[in-house]
Amino acid sequence: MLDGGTTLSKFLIDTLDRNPSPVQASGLSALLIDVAASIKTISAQLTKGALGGNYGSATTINTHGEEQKKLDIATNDIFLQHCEWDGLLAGMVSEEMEDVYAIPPAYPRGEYLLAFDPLDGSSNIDINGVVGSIFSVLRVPAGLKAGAAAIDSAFLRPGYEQVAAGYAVYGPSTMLVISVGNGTHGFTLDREVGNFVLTHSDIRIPEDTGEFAINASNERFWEPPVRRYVQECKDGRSGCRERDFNMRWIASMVAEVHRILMRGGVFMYPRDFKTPAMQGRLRLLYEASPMSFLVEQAGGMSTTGRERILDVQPRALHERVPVILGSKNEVERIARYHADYDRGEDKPYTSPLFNKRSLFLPEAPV
Ligand code: AFP
Repeated sequence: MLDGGTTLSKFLIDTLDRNPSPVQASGLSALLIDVAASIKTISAQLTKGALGGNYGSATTINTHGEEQKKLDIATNDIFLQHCEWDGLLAGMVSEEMEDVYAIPPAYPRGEYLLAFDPLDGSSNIDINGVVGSIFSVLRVPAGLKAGAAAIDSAFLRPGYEQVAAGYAVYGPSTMLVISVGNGTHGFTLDREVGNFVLTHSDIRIPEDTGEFAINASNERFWEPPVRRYVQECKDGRSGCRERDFNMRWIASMVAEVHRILMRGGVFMYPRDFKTPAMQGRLRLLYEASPMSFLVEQAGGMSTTGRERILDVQPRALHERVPVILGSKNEVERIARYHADYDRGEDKPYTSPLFNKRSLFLPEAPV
């Protein structure tokens, strides 16, 4: 053990370089150290807050038609600059760029692909709330010639093929949580020394929970199985679950997933009918897929409601999916409610206002 604990570099060398797995090419640990360098730089920028000169909206919109913050653009550039030069990547995809980012000709191309969301939950920036970065690493597909530039199809692969995934959460402390397929591990940034130090080894998500997270303002657009689940939670001790539940919503997937990894819970951004053309709100390649990898590696479960997220075959770089993830027993229950509903065995949800105990019905005979 090094003085000051196990650093990220030591962990990666021990885990990857001394025990290479057959699915991994050399250089994965070096790539992850470059990603960690991006995260340290972003953390330093964010800590400056309004004094950093990067607050507020840019005058641009991103590929999803959403207004970009200046920090969305700045953090995207930080990832590109730290990761483009090392000769380990064949291309990058980001929430902030419409197309695959080609590695500049000045640098060699390598055997990995990086997809990332540089600043998740950026609407929290203006209120000094928690934000994060999310990333996913794939190996280039067998068909891509060594040294060739990656094209869209190289990235369109199911999440179970990821060789590494992780996120950074920029809260009171900055943490990096990663998995290279042997559990999920958390590192805390020691700001004075500049190292990520292993503080949360082999994180396990409790199988049961009394906490759920969903944007309840969308309730009228949810599908019946989600309404059923949330209503049962809200009914608490007096309902069929016979226990009280608590609700949280931070509007940053990173912050929600981090809470779930630390103490359990369920996070849902389910399919809804708010924008019928959209399958869900969250992006598969750089939000849902890496988070599902981390959650499964920590013993949790992640589904669209109807399919394991890591099995979803992406069809487009910025595809969206419904996401329900967290404590296994609760996520299994929600998936079961979807299956019941799809089989027609579950009655569509009706408001309790129109049930037996309705305010609008005459008193039921005793
Ligand atoms: P941004 O990165 O554009 O701020 O979006 C964050 C996010 O994709 C995800 O992290 C949150 O869970 C979700 O959106 C919050 O969405 P609501 O606006 O519905 O709260």
